[in-house]
Amino acid sequence: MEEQISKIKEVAIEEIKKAANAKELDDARVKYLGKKGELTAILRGMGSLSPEERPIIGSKVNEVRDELENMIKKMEEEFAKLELEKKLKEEKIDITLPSTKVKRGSKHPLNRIIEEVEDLFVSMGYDVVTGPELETDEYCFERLNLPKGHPARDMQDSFYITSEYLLRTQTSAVQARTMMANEEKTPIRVICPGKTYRRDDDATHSHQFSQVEGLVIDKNISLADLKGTLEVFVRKMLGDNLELRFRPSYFPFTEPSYEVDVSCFKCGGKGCNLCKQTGWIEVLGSGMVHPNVLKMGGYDPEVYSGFAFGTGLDRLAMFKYGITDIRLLYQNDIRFLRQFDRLDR
Ligand code: 2NM
Repeated sequence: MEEQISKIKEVAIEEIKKAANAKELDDARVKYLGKKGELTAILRGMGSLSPEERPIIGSKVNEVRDELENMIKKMEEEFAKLELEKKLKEEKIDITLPSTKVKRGSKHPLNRIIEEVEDLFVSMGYDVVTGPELETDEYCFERLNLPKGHPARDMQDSFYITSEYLLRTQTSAVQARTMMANEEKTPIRVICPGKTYRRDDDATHSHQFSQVEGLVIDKNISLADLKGTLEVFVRKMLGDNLELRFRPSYFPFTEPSYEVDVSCFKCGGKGCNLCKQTGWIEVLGSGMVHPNVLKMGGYDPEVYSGFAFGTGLDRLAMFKYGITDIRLLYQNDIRFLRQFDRLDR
């Protein structure tokens, strides 16, 4: 019996040593140590042995089994190690290879400008308000003191949809709405950016363009507030050291009204092609809100006063980025838009 065990051990060791991979090793384990294995069979048959033989054979079988198990375990570890090394070699990543480039869009120049304007005015406590692009005659004209017969109401200049509805010609319609919506008639500080529409189309005019208008209403608002605010606005957008010039002008919704010129940021005021040799560039319209506009908005002009201003965002973008044709801002030509890729100015 002992001899048989030694023989099994010898053959088993040979076979285990020959195993070339994890599979063959496992086959050998099953063959000798498995439920139906040769060594297991001997343990099963121990019932027929004499009581004296039983512990001797039992301990011998256990000894051989432990030895074989240890051997198998060591080889398993060896195979696992080889397997891992092979995998590491095969799946090696070359981190010096160029990566797949993800194509990213870029922010449209107009949106850059709008965000810059919004950030500035929000920092001064203004709300940003938007409204419908399809407007009524009432909000676009009537409530802004543009009487019937005013040239701006002309069919030639505006896109009428019906006799009552038109595409808004200026964002001040939103401000008329803001005044009406404020039922408590508390002070107002808003800017209204957005698309506007007029029947124009050439290198400096587009049938659709972008505006931002501002409105402040409170007690004791004066021309000094208007001047100070617009100085901050213009210098933030176009340059710290620029001079401003307020020129008397006319708008139906403000009285008095001013157009604001800025000293030419290209030539510094000496005169060049951009400022047409005048040294000044017109950048804003503004004024003190007309009493009629306040009244129609529900504010008592004896108690409240306000200032308002408006400017074209397209012109601002053209100045800032040196764009010479306004239509480029609306054609979405990828060759144009790409020039603003991750550009920060
Ligand atoms: C401009 C120029 C001057 C303006 C006026 C108003 C309102 F709502 F108070 F009537 N909003 N915006 C205004 C004034 C706009 O744009 C060139």
